[in-house]
Amino acid sequence: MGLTETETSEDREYTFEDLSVVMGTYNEAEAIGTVLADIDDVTDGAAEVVCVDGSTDATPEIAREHGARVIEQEPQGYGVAVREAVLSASRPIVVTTDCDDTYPMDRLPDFLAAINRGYDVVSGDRLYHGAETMPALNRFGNEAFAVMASALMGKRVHDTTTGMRAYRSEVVEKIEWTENTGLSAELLIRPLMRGYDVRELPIEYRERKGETKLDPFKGGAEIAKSIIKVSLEERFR
Ligand SMILES: Nc1nc2c(ncn2[C@@H]2O[C@H](COP(=O)(O)OP(=O)(O)OP(=O)(O)O)[C@@H](O)[C@H]2O)c(=O)[nH]1
Ligand SMILES: [Mg+2]
Repeated sequence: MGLTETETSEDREYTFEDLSVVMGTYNEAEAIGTVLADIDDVTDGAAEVVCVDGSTDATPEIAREHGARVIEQEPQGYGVAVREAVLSASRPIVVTTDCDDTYPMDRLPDFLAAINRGYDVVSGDRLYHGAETMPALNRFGNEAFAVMASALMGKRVHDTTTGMRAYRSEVVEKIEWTENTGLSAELLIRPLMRGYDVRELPIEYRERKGETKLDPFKGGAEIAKSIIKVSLEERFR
């Protein structure tokens, strides 16, 4: 018997062997070594790591030294890289992160535990603890995006633009992803509105190492547009 659209295979206990940690990497030589060493430590080297890389610095060499699979791609924005990364993962549980040392890799066991409790998507909520390390403009924008997305979906969410989430691979494979800068919001909104089991997990958020790749005004406008477009598409689909 086949699975209906939002039914997923929840009948087994996943371990770090079942985990792919994936990320877009764009000139992150200052941070990538720490991020990949943290993943290695917490998973005992068992997780697959996939980097979709557009760098001109030493990022891809450092990634390969740490045993990551590196897929080279011209830099075309966050979402183009992260979509390629999630679709290239070969394990049944996919975790996205940024490669700038902002996200707590030591919380990977908690993300996996939530998946093992039956959730299809586990979304890191950076705003729960106040996100003091986030630039004030970004924090205000992220709070506003969450309020806007919640109103459009009719379901309260607290952090729509987080880079750290875990997904059952069938969720990312079954849905068609269309957004670029707004991909992170899309990766939360479409599964939620299709009835997948989604939960937010409060996480710590650190100050970024290296330079941002995001223009807060241009990027913010793109994210707002994606939230409206994707919510309306899902509502009327
Ligand atoms: N391959 C690739 N990776 C990208 C591209 N743009 C951004 N990234 C990566 O995507 C992740 C998110 O970009 P960030 O610059 O951290 O954006 P942000 O998290 O919104 O902003 P800050 O962390 O506050 O600077 C990082 O790991 C970047 O290296 C791109 O065009 N190509
Ligand atoms: Mg970042």
